Amino acid sequence: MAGRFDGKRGLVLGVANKRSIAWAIARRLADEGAELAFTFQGERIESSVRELAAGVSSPLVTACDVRSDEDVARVFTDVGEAFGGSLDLLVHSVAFAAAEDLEGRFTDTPRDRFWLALDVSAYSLVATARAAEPLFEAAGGGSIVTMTYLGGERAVPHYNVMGVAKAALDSSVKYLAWDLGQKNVRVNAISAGPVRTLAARSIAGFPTMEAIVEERAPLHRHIDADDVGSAAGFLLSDDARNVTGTTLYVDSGFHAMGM
Ligand code: NAD
Ligand code: 0WE
Repeated sequence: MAGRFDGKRGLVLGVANKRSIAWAIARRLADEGAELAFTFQGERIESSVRELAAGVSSPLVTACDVRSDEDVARVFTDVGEAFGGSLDLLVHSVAFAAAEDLEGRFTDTPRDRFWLALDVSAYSLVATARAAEPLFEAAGGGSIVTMTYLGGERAVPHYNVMGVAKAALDSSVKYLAWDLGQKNVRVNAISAGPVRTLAARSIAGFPTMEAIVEERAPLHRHIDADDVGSAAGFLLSDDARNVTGTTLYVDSGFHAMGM
């Protein structure tokens, strides 16, 4: 069957397990014909990522800690080799803040953990976009999608330093869109409502957040990772060829409300 991503090659960062938003995006791209490479962080999740990747016949699964310039450089060398020197799609679905900084007061965030959150969650988009640039150029263009959250624009209790990191990420999307537009590369973000993933499950008060969405969002329901997969499919496809530097909200309309 003819798919929107037939003949397209993509790299997906941020699969940890089958609940990961990155995995829902990957499945959507693979279902519609894309060939995908994956990175994972840490030996603990290596086997689960390899198993998932095998299910979509991935030619490359490799470790990448986005804090490491060496890891990022190696990954894009390997991707170039696996994909004959070109790349069409980049999915960035990575974030981290120390658990103790996602509770208590933002005011108490120490310097080292502030930079940790910004390094992993925001700078990593800049580093990977730059490393991908020559591969995109060889393909005649490309499309990048990253994951953000409303807590980067408004104060969401306990999101704290992750909110500051998402603000930096959101701004980076716009500056990257300007720079890479010259190379026919588009850069967009998806702002998702709360989804029960590994990163979200450990957060105290997640059920409360879901209850608030049900009560206040125009659609009065939660979103799931497949909803994000659909939105990413649009942004990464040629249907969105003139869409760049923007944020698509997949949050049942929650962001539109003032009360
Ligand atoms: P997840 O735990 O499945 O994914 C987070 C990923 O980040 C994991 O694969 C983890 O290995 C990776 N990661 C963390 N530190 C890393 C590092 N140093 N190097 C490389 N990778 C690293 O959780 P998720 O909810 O799917 O999160 C994916 C993205 O979606 C994140 O950017 C998150 O902020 C965003 N997001 C999540 C929600 C939600 O409610 N789950 C809502 C909006 C946005
Ligand atoms: O971006 C996120 C979560 C990202 C995240 C999650 C964790 C948990 C485990 C980053 N770092 C860590 N570090 C850990 O040790 N979301 C949008 C989901 C989320 O997290 C919240 C939220 C929402 C929504 C934290 C507090 C309040 C709301």
